[in-house]
Amino acid sequence: MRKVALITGVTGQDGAYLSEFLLKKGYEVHGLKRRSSLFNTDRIDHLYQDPHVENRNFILHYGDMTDSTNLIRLIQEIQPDEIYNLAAMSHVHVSFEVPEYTANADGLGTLRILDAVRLLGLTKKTRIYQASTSELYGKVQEVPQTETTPFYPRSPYAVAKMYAYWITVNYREAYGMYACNGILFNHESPIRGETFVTRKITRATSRIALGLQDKLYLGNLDAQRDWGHAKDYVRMMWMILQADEAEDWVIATGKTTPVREFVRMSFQEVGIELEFIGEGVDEIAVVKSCKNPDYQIELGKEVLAVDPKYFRPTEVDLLIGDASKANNKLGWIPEYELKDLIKDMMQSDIKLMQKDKFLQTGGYRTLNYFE
Ligand code: NDP
Ligand code: GDR
Repeated sequence: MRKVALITGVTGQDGAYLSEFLLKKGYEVHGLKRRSSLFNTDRIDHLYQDPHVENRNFILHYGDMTDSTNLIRLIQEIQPDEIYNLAAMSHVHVSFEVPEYTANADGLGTLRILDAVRLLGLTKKTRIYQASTSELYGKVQEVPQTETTPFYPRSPYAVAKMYAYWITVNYREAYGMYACNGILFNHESPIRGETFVTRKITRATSRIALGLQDKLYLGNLDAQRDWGHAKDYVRMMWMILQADEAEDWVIATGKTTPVREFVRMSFQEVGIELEFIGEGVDEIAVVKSCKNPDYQIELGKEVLAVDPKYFRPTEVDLLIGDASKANNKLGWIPEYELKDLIKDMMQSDIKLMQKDKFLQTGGYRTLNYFE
């Protein structure tokens, strides 16, 4: 009998990598996708199976985290062995614009999943993974952050995720459910959403190198994040649900890097050295040298400036995680270092932008650059 998994947020970065991972392990994978006016399945199109063919092992269902009846019906139909609750309004800055919706989808959405499993009498069958986040730590209380570091959320997103964290713990303790929080630190990849800072940087760096864009505007360059590769992190999601006991786990690389350094390393990946000048909102970066003959970029050109519109009302300054528990008890070791991650993202974005340049030169529609 193959195991059955339900992934909410299947169309997102982690949903796509986790689907691939579970399919390779022989699972039957069900994914919850939202109805949208345009196709939203780019990241999982390569996994598509014709619905008219029998014995499919990758099946999508329409649904929404704000719709309890939908979630109850689907869980009843699917009878999953494992649920990975990845669906969320996941952008911290945007959560200040849509706080109520964020609380509903990210906070109450988690309750809806847990309660559906309880109401359907699946508490002994179905294991639940909750996508918790290092944003829970917020204002620095302790470094590095571990499973016992106190929370101090700093955004509507983090506050909603804090409710989700505790309701998961509560359902585990109250009803004996196998429900776990993975407290994951930032993880990125070539399919990371375009408005998160890493992808914004690798896309802009590629476009600047190819002469498609003049400058990159960012917010807080001093923020420090513990960045890992999404492929390493979805492997750990699965490991968490295979453990003997349901527990909560920190997943991180243990190294932290400022946003400014991520910019420097991305440009360096394509042979461009930057010099950073000035401070605060006046800080800029200019091209110091270019070793790559493929890119005709003028020395001294200003390629980075700060735009305060990207500052957040309350910021999380420093995240650095200690994943010793996962390392020791589950044997999880990340395979990617930051430089490997940046290489992977830059190689992919350079290819994408070369394609875009070709289309643009031919007079065709090009990619979207909303931030
Ligand atoms: P993405 O933003 O890439 O994906 C989010 C997914 O949730 C998408 O499939 C999105 O659908 C779906 N979604 C959003 N709102 C709803 C809703 N109301 N109903 C149903 N589906 C919805 O996030 P990631 O893949 O990066 O992250 C996965 C999870 O892990 C999220 O919960 C995130 O908060 C959390 N997390 C992420 C970290 C990271 O660094 N990536 C770190 C720690 C936690 P659509 O495609 O239609 O928008
Ligand atoms: P984060 O990721 O808020 O950590 O949440 P993001 O990449 O959005 O920001 C990281 C840091 O970079 C600073 N920053 C900018 N951020 C964005 N998006 N755009 C900019 O122009 C910019 N300039 C500077 C931010 O201020 C911040 O300090 C991500 C999400 O995936 C969450 O869902 C997840 O829970 C956490 O990671 C862990």
